[in-house]
Amino acid sequence: MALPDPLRSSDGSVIATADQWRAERRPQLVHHFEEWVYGPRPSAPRVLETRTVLQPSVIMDGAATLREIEITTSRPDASFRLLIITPRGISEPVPAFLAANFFGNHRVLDNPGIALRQIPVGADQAPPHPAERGAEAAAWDVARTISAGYGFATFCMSEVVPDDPDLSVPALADFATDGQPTGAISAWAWAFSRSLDALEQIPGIDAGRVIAVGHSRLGKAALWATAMDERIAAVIPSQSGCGGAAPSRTARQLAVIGANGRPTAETVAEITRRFPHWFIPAYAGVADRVDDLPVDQHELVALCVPRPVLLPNAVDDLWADPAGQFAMLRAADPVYRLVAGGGLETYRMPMVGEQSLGRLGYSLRAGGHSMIADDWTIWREFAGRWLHLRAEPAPEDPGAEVGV
Ligand code: GTR
Repeated sequence: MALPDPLRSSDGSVIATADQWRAERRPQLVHHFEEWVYGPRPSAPRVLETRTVLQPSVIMDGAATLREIEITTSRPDASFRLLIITPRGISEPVPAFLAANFFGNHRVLDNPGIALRQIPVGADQAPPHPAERGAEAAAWDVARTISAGYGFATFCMSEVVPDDPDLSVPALADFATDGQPTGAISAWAWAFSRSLDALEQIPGIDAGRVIAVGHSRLGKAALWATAMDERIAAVIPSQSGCGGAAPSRTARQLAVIGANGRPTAETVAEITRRFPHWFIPAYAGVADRVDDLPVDQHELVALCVPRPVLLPNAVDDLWADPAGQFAMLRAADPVYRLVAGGGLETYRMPMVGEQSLGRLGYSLRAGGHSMIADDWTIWREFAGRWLHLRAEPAPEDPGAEVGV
């Protein structure tokens, strides 16, 4: 059975115009993802207050301003902190990366002003230790992002909903919409949107040019957030794998759509067994018959149109299905061509060390499943090409030159 056709409506008719995509097909696909994979986009909890908990202070030898704000919600346990760093000395509002992190804002940057927060990631979690400050700073590469002229903001996913099936299930009850439960990925995606609400109020940031970033499970959340929230200007879901930018119909399906290789990729059965709280039960329910799913993940990419999407991959990370992810871009490409005038710049999957930074972009580096500073070099290049220069029109895919 082939992948679902993103340009065929549920009634079988062909979607032939950008208007039809928007009015007819987009809502159908959003509904399918809500019903079968992630659960509804949360309308609760409500944001009660956004207040500054770390007053703006100058860091990086005068190059940047650091602040932290707390977003307080009607579910106290889902109140979270957003760390915001903006470059100084730039007169125009700057584009910004908005990233979710796993283990706390204090690990992203070494600064004593950033509170050490207890992150609920399981029963035996030790209290955070000052030595953890900046523990991941090298991989986040924030100083180079700032000196390239971008803002940077980050929040910790577990402050929103703990990444633990036992802890998250009660927490997720408060994210139900009209009695309909949702999954943790939807809750984390909700936090991207609430963070963007907050960034709209931050001087010096151009909230119309915010790029959502997340690695792995947080890449899944960044992609779902971007699909739903059309204010997000671009998305970089890093090695997002199953339930992200990799197909639910794994290798068997890839043969049909022509990608090479047969990676040992994570399946819907595996992911829903180990991480049931990320999704709604319907996704686990089709694990053994994924062909019955009315959607696949190329349609999640397609929901981001016309926004630029970059899928970073690593050659040894077969679990995240690098070939399958490229296949998803190929299958989303017709939507990008119809609605945005172009998507992929090549139909040949990049080789190790290569990247293709079209509106639908893809990179494949050496190594395995992680986020490293070198990733950010490519991500800034992608952002620079598509979002950095307000005055310059974004380069369009000429359309003609896509070689197979
Ligand atoms: C893995 C999971 C992947 C990916 C990864 C991560 O164990 O199977 O889907 O989400 O965790 O988030 O690091």
